[in-house]
Amino acid sequence: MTARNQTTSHLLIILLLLVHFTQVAFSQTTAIQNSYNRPSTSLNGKWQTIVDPYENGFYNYRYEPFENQTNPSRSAFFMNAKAKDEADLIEYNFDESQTLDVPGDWNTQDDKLYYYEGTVWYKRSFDYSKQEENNRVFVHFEAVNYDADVYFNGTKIGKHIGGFTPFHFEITDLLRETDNFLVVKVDNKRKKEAIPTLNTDWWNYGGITRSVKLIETPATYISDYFIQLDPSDDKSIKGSIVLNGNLRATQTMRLIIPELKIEETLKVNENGVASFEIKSDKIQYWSLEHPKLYTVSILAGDDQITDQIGFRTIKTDGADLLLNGKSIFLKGISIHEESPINDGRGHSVEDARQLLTWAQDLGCNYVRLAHYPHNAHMVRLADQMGILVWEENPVYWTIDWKNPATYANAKNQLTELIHRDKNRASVIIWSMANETPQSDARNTFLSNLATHTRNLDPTRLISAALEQKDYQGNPNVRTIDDAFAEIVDILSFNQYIGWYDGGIEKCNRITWNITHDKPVIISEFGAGAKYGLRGSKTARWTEEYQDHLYQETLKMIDKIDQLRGVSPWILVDFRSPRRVLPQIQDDWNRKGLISEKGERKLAFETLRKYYEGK
Ligand code: GCB
Repeated sequence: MTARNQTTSHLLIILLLLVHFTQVAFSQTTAIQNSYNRPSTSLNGKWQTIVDPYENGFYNYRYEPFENQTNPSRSAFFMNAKAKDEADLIEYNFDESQTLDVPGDWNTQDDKLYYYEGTVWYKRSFDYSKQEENNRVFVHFEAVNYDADVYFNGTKIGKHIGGFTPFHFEITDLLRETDNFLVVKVDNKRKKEAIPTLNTDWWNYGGITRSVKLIETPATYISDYFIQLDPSDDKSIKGSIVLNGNLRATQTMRLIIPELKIEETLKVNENGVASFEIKSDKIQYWSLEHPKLYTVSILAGDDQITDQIGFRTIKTDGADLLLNGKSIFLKGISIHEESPINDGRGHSVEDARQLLTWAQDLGCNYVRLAHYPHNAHMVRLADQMGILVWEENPVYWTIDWKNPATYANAKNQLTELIHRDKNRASVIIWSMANETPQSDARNTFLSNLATHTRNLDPTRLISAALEQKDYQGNPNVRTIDDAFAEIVDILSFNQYIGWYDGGIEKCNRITWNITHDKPVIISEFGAGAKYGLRGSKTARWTEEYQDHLYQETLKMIDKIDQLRGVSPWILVDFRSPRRVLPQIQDDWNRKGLISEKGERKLAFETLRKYYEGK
């Protein structure tokens, strides 16, 4: 081979590899729609783990990945090797290693791992008998933070990037009746080019943080559906259903909503998609007072799935926000996904119920799930409890705006979130980002995300938590001067007047010059207070200071004509490595209205009364 040919063929191989890895990372992982209600086999519980800061189980001593070898060495941890006899050298052993609970973060399960950011290998063995010979089996992860390299019976089955969205890999061809082993290399090292990036104000909890399960489907199965009210006709249920598998075998499917007497037979096209539009003048709309959910069933060949879906419209009209055509004010609170019951990352239905019940006690009809996708229980419960939801992509602060791989990653995480929650009536806003510094590259990045989101889901509104600034250099007049404000449907911004921005007395000097004819949401305001620390209303960290700031801020923001919602920062104190002040913070951001132990601070009641009057 000539040198030139060699270069060309090398380039071709690199290109093919690139295509291969991009696909592995970004397209083959889309989880099955409504994994929530699919019959499944849980793989939760104790997993054997190896902490591997040098990634010794992934690279050989020349720092070449074992997985690139045709016959990977038994030293690779994903081979789950055992010494065969006393002469055999194997320097790891999952079966003798410590266990960690799945779901769960590692930081709060082992003191040694409290600050750990790096790689931990997880292994779980299981036996499995399929119900039908021809069925397919998928291993489904609700979330792993952050990179997950997944191996099954010694073979790599895929990689997923992003800490808060579900993904799956098919294992049908590798599955045995006994002694299967699933190995996941979890790496939560922060990276400049990642989403989120190096710097955040929350704890980077690592691990398999949400449930893992096996989902068995017929050979042809219902992989996706989107069933919502037509935004331009509230007497029409519109949508599409997607099949995966042998499409010639399944040419029609049925959509049934018994309470509306809907029973439609739909034709499947050559791509496995059935689109429909069904008229009904009997639809009872999902609302805050009556969060009506309909049982919706889809039957396709040997597969069937049932969901609980609410129908409603959400729109803006000038500065008005309309739910089912009626003007609403979003009485909200921001929430991080930390367990109010156990320590660390929240994941259970009890965690979700406690957080949303506290929000309701506060008089909220709306929650901002900050700053990343929360677990599915939150939106499922919000659907049932009649609480509106803002969901957010973790595009936070100083993202690597010019990096195409960073954009692809942000887009993929957002796509996976929308894919998971597009049938939830409670979800009304997709938020693109939080407090991002303005530049042309950032504007292009966010605008492209917004266009992508509108294409995927024309039934919801788009926002982002922006920042405010002085109007024409006058510190007492504030404005929003941001190109992305022209693109969003709802103009949201964070402001900390009285905390980072002067003292509380400043609040009554501020006026607003906001000219956008759009609903405005104050997506954050707040002050730190240590529960039980009482004193003067001018002394930082006292409950009185926080309470006073709430009183003055609420008066100040009421002067904004277009104000249609608020989500103060934040419901519960949450862990952050940026918060180091001894005796006060000790790793906790203290802006919660409730302490991490569940104790309510003074400002809780102040906000509750404000909402009562709205
Ligand atoms: C913000 C951020 C939020 C922080 C908060 C704070 O503006 O959006 O993530 O936690 O301020 O407490 O400083």
